[in-house]
Amino acid sequence: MKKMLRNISLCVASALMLSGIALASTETPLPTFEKMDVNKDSQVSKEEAQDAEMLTAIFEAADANKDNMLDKDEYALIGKQ
Ligand SMILES: [Ca+2]
Ligand SMILES: [Ca+2]
Repeated sequence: MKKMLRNISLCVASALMLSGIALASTETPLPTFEKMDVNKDSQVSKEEAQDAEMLTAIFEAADANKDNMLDKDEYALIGKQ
């Protein structure tokens, strides 16, 4: 009986570990501002943002002043909201 309980807790532990790994691998880290700003004009344009899929998805929400460019301040707020 004791052995069975131990097996169950082992199963639970490995299931938790597996889901942790799955979560970590689906999370795409945001590239640095410098990396995204290809032409080095201190703004990330929509075209430059296309290199990062998750950035394209949130570009409009992140563009606080709606000039279709992300400056360093707007970029820094991504993921912190
Ligand atoms: Ca740029
Ligand atoms: Ca902007």
